[in-house]
Amino acid sequence: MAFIPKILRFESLPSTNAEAARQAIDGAAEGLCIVAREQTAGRGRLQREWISPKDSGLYFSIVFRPQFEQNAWSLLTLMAAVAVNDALREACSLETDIKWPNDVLANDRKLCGILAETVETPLGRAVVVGIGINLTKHSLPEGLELLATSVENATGRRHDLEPLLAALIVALRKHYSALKEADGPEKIIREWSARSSYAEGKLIRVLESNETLVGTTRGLERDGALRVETPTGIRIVHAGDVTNLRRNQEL
Ligand code: BT5
Repeated sequence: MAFIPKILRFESLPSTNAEAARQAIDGAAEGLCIVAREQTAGRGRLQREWISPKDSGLYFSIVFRPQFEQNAWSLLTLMAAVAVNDALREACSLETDIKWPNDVLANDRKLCGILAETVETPLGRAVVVGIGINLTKHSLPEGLELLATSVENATGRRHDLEPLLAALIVALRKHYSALKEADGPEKIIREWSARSSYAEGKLIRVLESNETLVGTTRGLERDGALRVETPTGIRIVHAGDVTNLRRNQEL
């Protein structure tokens, strides 16, 4: 059964993820979506920030209450990236790439970031998946013009938020339902790999918390971890920041 979406809209929030977590603790059902016109303290991974100027992007979070084994929960991030890729194609006719694990790219620049966070609630452990999509050229963070882009920059025209939001929710329902099936992890990894140039054969550098490694991508593990072939063998990366080395060499 797919979740039943319920959308709550806000003029301004510090962070839609924080609001979704608060509502999850208050008992919100799976499928609660939080949307804000702006975020004043939008967050990325590792205490980084997500720049979220007013009416310039989609700032969205959704509550999941997954019942499947917890070692598959990291696939929620990949599932969300697949859904964003579908929604941008459907609503904006925009083809995007996915960079492991959580960036959606257009022309090699970051258009969307995804942040999944677990939250302890009286109804059990929940997961909030936050999605930020740069819609207009005003969403681009200062100083990141070479690394970031927006739907407007990538397509050459403005797109409304509502059709993109609707397409995103449809895609999330579809891929979350798939993930819940017995062969869900394999399915999501297949869908992700079909949409990502980073899945196989990409020369990358990975910045892990205490180590940097360079190698060529060799697909994903069943839990979504990235396999990287290095001179000393295959390494399994569970978390880290990935840089495409070919692109950097060309710059
Ligand atoms: C992410 O983190 O990419 C996850 C971003 C998730 C944002 C959504 S918005 C709705 C929901 N509510 C929240 O509070 N968060 C979620 P990370 O991979 O750590 O990337 C963060 C980095 O991306 C920053 O350090 C900047 O370098 C860059 N960045 C910040 N704002 C950006 C933007 N609008 N567009 C592109 N890059 C940005």
